[in-house]
Amino acid sequence: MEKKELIYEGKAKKVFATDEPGKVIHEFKDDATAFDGRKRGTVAGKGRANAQMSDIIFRYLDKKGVHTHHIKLLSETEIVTWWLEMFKVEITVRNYAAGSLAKRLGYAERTQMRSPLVEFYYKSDELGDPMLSREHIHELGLATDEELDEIKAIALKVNDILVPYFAARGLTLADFKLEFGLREGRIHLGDEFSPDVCRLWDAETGEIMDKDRFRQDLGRVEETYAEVLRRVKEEETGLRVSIYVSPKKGVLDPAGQAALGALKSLGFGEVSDVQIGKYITLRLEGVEADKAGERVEEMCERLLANPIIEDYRIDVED
Ligand code: AIR
Ligand code: ASP
Repeated sequence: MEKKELIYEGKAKKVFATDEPGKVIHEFKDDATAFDGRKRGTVAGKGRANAQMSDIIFRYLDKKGVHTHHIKLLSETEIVTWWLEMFKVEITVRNYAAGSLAKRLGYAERTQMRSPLVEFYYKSDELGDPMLSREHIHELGLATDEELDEIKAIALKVNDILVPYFAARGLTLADFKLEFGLREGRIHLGDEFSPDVCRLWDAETGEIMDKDRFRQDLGRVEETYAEVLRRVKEEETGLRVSIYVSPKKGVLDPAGQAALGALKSLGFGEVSDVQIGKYITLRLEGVEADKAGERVEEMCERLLANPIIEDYRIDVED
């Protein structure tokens, strides 16, 4: 593949044409900006970390059925993607209040949202990316109502996929921003997914693990991007498996019976049918995803469950 002329230069990426129709190269830069470009700097190794993280996350989303622009990682800092005709709308999903939401609506930082909160913003540097209502988007002709519904549904699906994904890596996904575009009439997820476009907090210590370290001059910016990439990479090898074991229907479950009795005497009269099982997690290395279920089933039959009196359900996160 040949890298051709520069098509577009953004604050953190350059996009180049290629000799292959419909395909472009995104080159991730170390440049960092914040507050609509008023704060500028560079973060050594950020381009490399973001390109590699985006590659891993977009491949994961693709596998989970999200249509993305992603094709492949080309070099440490470059990704090959389909060219999309971008909507001039940015969409954010927030699980916790932070940043502009906390400021605008007076939320205490880290207040949990009742349900994932979706917002739209106008992708316009001159205007400072103002927030848009659906009516604004309609009036400005930025997307049709149907397109907007689909974009919102995909963004919420991405949230459903990535919240547990990051939780498994010791990170809380507080919020993120996505950009979408059209290819052959179909909506695809574009842009990137990296600590530049999301907020991640260490699940144990609460430490900020994203671009807020740069925005707020918290220090250890390079190390943080590298650490997030390390966690995403480390867990990429292998398959995470969850096993739920529960007593078979009709089988006497003494622990469940005891808990039921105790709950009733505590005043929880509405409870019935308590079943106490166990939840097992493990990782498999070097096993193909389509063979994993079979292997884990064997483990359950032979050791992890008692198939005569227990049922089990296996979940393989691939
Ligand atoms: N974001 C929005 N515009 C550019 C970016 N990177 C991301 C932020 C944050 C989320 O969208 O990185 O994860 C919400 O940002 P804010 O500033 O509205 O609180
Ligand atoms: N990158 C954007 C800017 O330069 C927004 C941000 O990430 O803070 O303003």
